[in-house]
Amino acid sequence: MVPRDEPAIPEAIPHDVGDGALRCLQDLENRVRWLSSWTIHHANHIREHVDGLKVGGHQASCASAVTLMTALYFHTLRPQDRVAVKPHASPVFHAIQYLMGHQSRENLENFRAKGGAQSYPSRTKDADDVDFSTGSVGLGPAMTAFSSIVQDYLRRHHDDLRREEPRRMIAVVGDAEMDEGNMYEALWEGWKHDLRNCWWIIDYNRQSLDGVVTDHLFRLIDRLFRTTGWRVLNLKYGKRMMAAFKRPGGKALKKWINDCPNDLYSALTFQGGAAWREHLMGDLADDSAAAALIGECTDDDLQALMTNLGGHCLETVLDAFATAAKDDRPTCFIAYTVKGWGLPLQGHKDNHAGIMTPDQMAGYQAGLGIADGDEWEPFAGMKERAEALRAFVDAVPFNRPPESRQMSAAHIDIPDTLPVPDQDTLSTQEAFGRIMYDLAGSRTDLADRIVTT
Ligand SMILES: Cc1ncc(C[n+]2csc(CCOP(=O)(O)OP(=O)(O)O)c2C)c(N)n1
Repeated sequence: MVPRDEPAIPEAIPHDVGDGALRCLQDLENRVRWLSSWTIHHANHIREHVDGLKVGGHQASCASAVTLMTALYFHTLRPQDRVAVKPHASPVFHAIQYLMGHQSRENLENFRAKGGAQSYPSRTKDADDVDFSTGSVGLGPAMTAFSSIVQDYLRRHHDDLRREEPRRMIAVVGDAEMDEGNMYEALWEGWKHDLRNCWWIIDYNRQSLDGVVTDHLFRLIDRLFRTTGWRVLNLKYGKRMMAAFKRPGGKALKKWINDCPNDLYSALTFQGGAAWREHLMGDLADDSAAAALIGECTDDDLQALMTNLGGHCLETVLDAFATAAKDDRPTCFIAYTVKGWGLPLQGHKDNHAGIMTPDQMAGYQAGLGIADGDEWEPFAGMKERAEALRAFVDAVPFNRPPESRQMSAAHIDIPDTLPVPDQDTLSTQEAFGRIMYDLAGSRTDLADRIVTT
């Protein structure tokens, strides 16, 4: 049982990823961001259009989730784990599968077209091993909780399943998904059934479809999850930010960040280093140590420092995953991120459905050193790194062909008819109950697989 009143934040367990592997993960993170952006760009600006209608896609929603999903898929996931990906990060998922060799270039080129990679991960329409179909926000995370409860039920009833390591059911959650009522039904039900092996990783970018998320929502999220027996890990600051906080003036900078409203944070992120400087220098003018700390940064340094949130610091994310992986407690990660991270769209107030212009995309491509025509090459522009990256991806634990992930189940015989209860007059409710009762007593494979709830 989860100790219901346990308040403690567990001791953080540092990740065990060596420098070489960390460098590979950083390169992959960049590549996933590029490929997800390019997939959307290609569908909107390059693919031939017969009707002139907008194709769409969500480059900013993808960028905010790339660090979390890179750490997850290229490091932490085990082959048996299952993931529900927030709907608009579908291109991130497809890019990862493409790098692992389980998604085709043709499907990416046909993103959002008939037969191509889907706008939202789909078990029935996608070809690259989607675990949970998402699209309606709030459904994916709830499904992971209920799947974990079902897993526990099955493990209690089947010795062979008990001998296997349990699957971890994981959701990458958009923060606006917390607005959906079924999320709370899932939390309640999880508490009642002593939920285990479930992670919800909240991509806390604080921007939604058409607005900024209410300030301090994290407090409510934190309390609700703890109340229902979850461990909560807050990933607010990256390592670079943490190092700055330890320096003279760092305390004031930390306080400023903590007090900064979400809409101002997003606006300054969009405007960049010079805007940060103007604002910070205005607010911290009386603190000479803080002013010196800010003064020694170039504009680019300042932008990198102020956007170095926990959800974009691979090491912070890996530490948090290592901490949660030490046991089977359900864990909620509140990962602070930037919507559109690293793209010209970052923090822009209308970035939800915003798409980079061809000029912005060309600048992004040039910065990565990707030659024209090489856009789909998995490791274009990475020169001598390509071989190391290919070897790294091939060795990733989760990178297994779909058929090895037990996607099929044994065939069960189902009778064409069921015995009708022998009585002249009977309510349908009672007749149904008797049919089920007789079936349960039949000791068939079918009876073994029926659960009433
Ligand atoms: C049940 C449901 N209601 C409304 C929508 C419309 N909708 C699309 S995106 C979105 C907000 C997504 O914001 P967030 O979860 O924060 O994800 P982000 O794209 O910011 O990462 C909403 C409400 C939906 N897809 N499903």
